[in-house]
Order: sequence, then structure tokens, then C-alpha cells
Amino acid sequence: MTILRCGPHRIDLSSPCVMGVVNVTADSFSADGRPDPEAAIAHARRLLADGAGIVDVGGESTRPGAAPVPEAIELGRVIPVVEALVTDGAVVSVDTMKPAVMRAAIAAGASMVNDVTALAVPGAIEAVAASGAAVCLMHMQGEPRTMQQAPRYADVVGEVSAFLAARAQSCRDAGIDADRIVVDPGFGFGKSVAHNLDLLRRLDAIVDLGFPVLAGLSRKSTLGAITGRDVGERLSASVAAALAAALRGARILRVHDVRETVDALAVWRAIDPWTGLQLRKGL
Ligand code: 7PJ
Repeated sequence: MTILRCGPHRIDLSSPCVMGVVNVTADSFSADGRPDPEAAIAHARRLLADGAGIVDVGGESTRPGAAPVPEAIELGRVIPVVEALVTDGAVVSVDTMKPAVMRAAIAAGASMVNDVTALAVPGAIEAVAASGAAVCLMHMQGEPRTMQQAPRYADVVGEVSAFLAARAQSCRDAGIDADRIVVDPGFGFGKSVAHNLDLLRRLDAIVDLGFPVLAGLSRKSTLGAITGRDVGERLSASVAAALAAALRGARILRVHDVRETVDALAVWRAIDPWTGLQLRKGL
């Protein structure tokens, strides 16, 4: 059995867990470009009712080309949402790269930190180490503003796994136990369509690092490139990609469309209850 320790929670990952995306940003839940925490809370509650095991709350977009958000603005967006969902008893992850936001969200009851920079900002490792929160370490080449301009690798699978192994070791050296660490190849973060497909095909190399793997493919542009569909029409593609990742050993699926992904996983589990366990070698 694989148990992820997140603050007071223990998440059993012997079967994949769905993480629902809750963006409190100018491009989601906003009227006139102003994010609306109340709408984000209502949306998160719907995702939890649909079967999300974790909700991932973010106040700064990391989409390709996105601009940074000042700390005070990010705190004002994220903390009220974290507080409300923690009061509901939910497992809340905070999607941020800023140590101050990590600390405030953890103080408000967040039990996981999801950082697309893998705790690169000075003070971030310490913020997580000082808490009982879990952490998702993600690989990114470059920074959101420019990362899709010319992603380049000699060996994408080797480089991403070596990076994640090194970051996990730095976390362990700082006192973060292995059962609080999740790793993520970072689909779409400084990667071409071919890089993303290589990483998905060879997800076993990331699984072999020995930490639960999170996969985030939901609505991403690689799915648009494959299907020719706009972002609002990528539901089927997203469910297919999530299931493909789960079949290759991903244990947390970060998705916008929770209900549909939960249903797809339920069908897979009913057909093939042992597949997940067989793929979890080494964990
Ligand atoms: C990811 C993420 C992902 C993790 C985003 C989007 C872009 N965090 N945050 N993994 N993607 N850990 O959802 O399209 O893939 S934001």
C-alpha cells in the first residue's frame, strides 16, 4: 500500500486519486478580470462532491506566457478559499511557488504544496520542512513566460527523472520524509508535443524513482495538437490522457473535469482491479 502523508491526512494511493484544479485567477471565476473567491469555493465543493480526493488551489497562473502575480494579491485570492475548504474537511493543496504563500496556506490548513518550480525559491524547502504538509515537486524547463519558445533536451526522460531525483533528495536532506513527497514530469512546462508524449510513454522511468507520480495533462495544448480541438473541447482527450497516465502508474491525476475522470477510473478498476497494483512495483 502507498500512503501519502499530508498534514493530518493519510491518502491511500493504492488506487489513483483525482486532484481537482481550482484556479483563483484573472482567467477563471472572474468578472471584469477580478477573481471571485466565493465562486472558486463553490466550484471546489462541486469537484469534491464529484469525487476529487484533493483540491489544488492556485492564485497565480502558470500557463505559457502568464505574467507573475504580486504576493499580496496571491495571498488575498488563495487564503480565503483554503480556509473555507479546510473547514469542510477537504484535503487542500496550494499551487504556488512563493514561500510566504506556502506558509500562510499551511497555517490556514493546507496539507499539500504543489510547486511548479519544485521548491526552487529560497525558503520554500524550509517552509514545507517546518510543516507536516506533503509536496509535489514538478519539472519545468525555463519559466512560464518563455518556456514554450524553444524547449530542448538531449534526453527528455533522463533529464526530467534526474532533476526530480535530485530535488527529492534535497527535500529529504532538509528533513521532509519520503512519504510526503510526490513527483511530476510537468507536462507542457517547457516541453514540445514530442517531449510530452515521450514522457508519457516512458512514465515508468519516473515511477521507478520510488515516489507517487502526479500527472497533469488536463486540457493541455498537446491534446489540442493531437485532436485539433480548442481548450474548451478537450474533455474526451483529457480523460483518455488521464487514464493512459494511470495505466502507466500515475497515482494522482490533476484534472479540471473530475466527475468524468472519476467515472473513467471506476470503469478501469472494475475491469482490471489488479493492474494498478502490478504497475506499482517498487512502491
Ligand atoms: C500542472 C500544475 C501540472 C502540477 C499546472 C494547467 C497549467 N501543477 N499546474 N502539474 N499544471 N503539479 O493546468 O494547464 O501539470 S497549471
